Formats: sequence, structure tokens, C-alpha cells
Amino acid sequence: MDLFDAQEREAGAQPLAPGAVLLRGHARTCAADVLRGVAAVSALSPFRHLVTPGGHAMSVATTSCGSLGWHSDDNGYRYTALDPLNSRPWPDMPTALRSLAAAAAEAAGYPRFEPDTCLINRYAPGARLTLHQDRHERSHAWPIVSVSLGIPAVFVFGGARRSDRIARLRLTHGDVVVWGGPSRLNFHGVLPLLAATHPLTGDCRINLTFRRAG
Ligand code: MD3
Ligand code: FE
Repeated sequence: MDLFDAQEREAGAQPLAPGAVLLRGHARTCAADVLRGVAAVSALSPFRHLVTPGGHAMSVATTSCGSLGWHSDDNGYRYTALDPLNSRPWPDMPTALRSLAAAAAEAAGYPRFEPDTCLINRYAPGARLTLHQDRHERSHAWPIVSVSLGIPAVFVFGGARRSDRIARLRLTHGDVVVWGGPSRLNFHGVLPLLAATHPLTGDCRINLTFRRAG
């Protein structure tokens, strides 16, 4: 039997690592509302391929909403209050996104999570995210809530050191992962996406990452 199939049949809250919880399919019922919110955000702050401090355009297209947004250029990675593309504040976080993040965090054992930013990543086939840590937030005491929508991806995650052994996890439409406590600084990434289609997103994957950055 395929290991991925076995993983996907499990429901409810599954521990992945200390402080990390997988909520399989948690966002399935609100997905259409959430994707309408993503469309409203990207109408104001369009998806763009950011350039890393090393000078490479990312294969993943990004935008943000909330009081802060994620940006990178020659000067480094950072959160900004204005979208550098249009010099306006990032779009407000749509209610459907805010409620999903709070409900998922609570279901994973992190009540009172109020994110101030949602990074929206759009993956076309072939797009990937190399192994990295999320460590640009002011406090690492808050969890990160990650929501996968659309076509599947293989997510990889290790430990607090780059050399720690790596586990793979296939994430599909509606899956939510909450990363907190000792897992908050784990290395993680996404393998190059295989071509597929999904009725709600077409040929892409959308990942939402809710954080308390400020
Ligand atoms: C594990 N995004 O934008 S979210 C990112 O699917 C990012 O787009 C991925 O990594 C994506 O930075 C994965 C899942 C995630 C986010 C933060 C983590 C996993 C994490 C922090 C610590 C450990
Ligand atoms: Fe990350």
C-alpha cells in the first residue's frame, strides 16, 4: 500500500513533531471563501516573483495581507508595512482567512492566536521552496499556521539543524499544519510541484502562511 494514501486517509489532529500538528482537510469546507479572499488580496497587491538577496527570482509567486507583508530584495528578507510594488499598505486580511487561522490554531492547542500577516504563496508546476527556516519574526513564541489549497505538494521538514534528518509529507487541498513550540524553527521546504489540476485553483497550488511577525 502507498504510504501517502495511508497518510491521507487519517483524519483529525495528528502530531507530526513536538509542537507540530497536522489537521487533515481542516480547510476543505471554507476553501472557496478563502480563495475568494485570496483573489481580493491579489487584485490590490498582485502576485510577484521576489528576488532573493542572492539575486535569484523565486519560482514561487507571493503576495501578502495584514498589517505586515513579506518582502525580499538585494537588501535581504524582511516584513514591511507597505507593499513595495505600489507603496500602499498591504490589503486587510479577509475575515475568512483570519477566522480559519484562529480556528486551526485553537484546534491544534494554540488558543488566542492573532496573526498580523498572511503570506500567500502560489506554486505553478515546477515551482519549489528550498530548505530554510522562518526566523524573521520578532518572537518565535507564536505558532505558524500553514494552509494548503489546490494541487498537491510534497512538503519536507527536518529539525532545528540543516543536517537533521528530513521527513516528507504530501499535503493536499484543505490540509492545515500548525507549527509551534519546539518545531517553530525547524528547517522545511517544498519539492518541485508536479503538474495537476484542481477544480478550485486550476493548475496551481496556493499556500497560506499565517504568522505573528511584529
Ligand atoms: C515548519 N511555505 O512561506 S508552509 C514559507 O508550502 C513556507 O508554501 C511553505 O515555508 C509552503 O516560508 C510551507 C509550512 C511551514 C511554515 C513554517 C514553518 C512549515 C514550517 C516553520 C517551522 C517549521
Ligand atoms: Fe517557511
